[in-house]
Amino acid sequence: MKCRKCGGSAALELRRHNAAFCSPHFVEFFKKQVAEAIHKHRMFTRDEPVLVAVSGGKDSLALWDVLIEDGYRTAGLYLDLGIFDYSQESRARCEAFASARGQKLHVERVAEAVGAPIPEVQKVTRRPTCSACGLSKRYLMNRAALEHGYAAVATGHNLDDEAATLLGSVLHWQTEALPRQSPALASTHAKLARRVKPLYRLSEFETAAYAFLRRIDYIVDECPFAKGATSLAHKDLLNRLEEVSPGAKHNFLFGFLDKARAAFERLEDVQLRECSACGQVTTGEICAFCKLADQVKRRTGPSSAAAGMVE
Ligand code: Q46
Ligand code: ZN
Ligand code: ZN
Repeated sequence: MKCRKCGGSAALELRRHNAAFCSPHFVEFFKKQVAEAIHKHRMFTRDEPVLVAVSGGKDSLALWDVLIEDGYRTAGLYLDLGIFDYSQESRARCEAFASARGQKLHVERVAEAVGAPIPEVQKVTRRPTCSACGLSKRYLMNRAALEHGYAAVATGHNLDDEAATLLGSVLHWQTEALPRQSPALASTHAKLARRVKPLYRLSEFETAAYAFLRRIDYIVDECPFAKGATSLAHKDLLNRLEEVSPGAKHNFLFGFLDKARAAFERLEDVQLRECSACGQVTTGEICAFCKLADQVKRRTGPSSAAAGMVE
């Protein structure tokens, strides 16, 4: 196999692109895909500070690395979910990454904001762990961006993540979720930061290869709550499809974005207002995060026994 660019011996084959690259040209290809995503969806400019949500995994650290290399103004945000050793190890990776590159890393403890670490939240609310976690992460990312003055929050979602989410939404025809599935969600309120996914054109295999070639020290273990998640089953299914039909994942996601997404955009505008408890944006009187935090605090606080822990 020969590198498409220089004809030298190739280190990686990308079947869906019908191409192979040597290591330096693969890194160049990777950076180009990120640059194209940023440009095409006007994710941010070089003057706008970007908050990169990092988990310590390969995708988010690869993303931060590319943006730093490309001269963007970035800082990291690590949300400490309080998930046993996994959180401690992933935080250490993020801190080491940031300090080796002289970058600012904001750290927020979810337990402080919600009232308990994520595993505890599930126990006291009986809400699925990933649903409480996802809600908390989205809320805290936006809050951190507003508090520290970042125009956009960038996450490390890759092509596999996005295709699996799309499959999940389509299998249940979640028509509310479909218009929100986008590489870039514009700010629709002064208190909402832009949300962008500059890796959406790159597969999980490609981000792993980039992280390896760039010698990024990332946490290989997944969050313990990811095991058995339906999103993993969807990824598996798509991988099997990809094996027999290279490009299937890409065509599924890009076909949706180019041809179908607009059809699901809601006609009526959702009325956004500010949560009467915290001031962040919501559609109701109190935002979902404040409701969750209130539930947790009532059930874990000193008076919870007296209240009989009744909902
Ligand atoms: S949602 Fe669920 Fe993730 Fe939160 S509890 Fe872990 S697996 S970290 S992407
Ligand atoms: Zn080459
Ligand atoms: Zn609120």
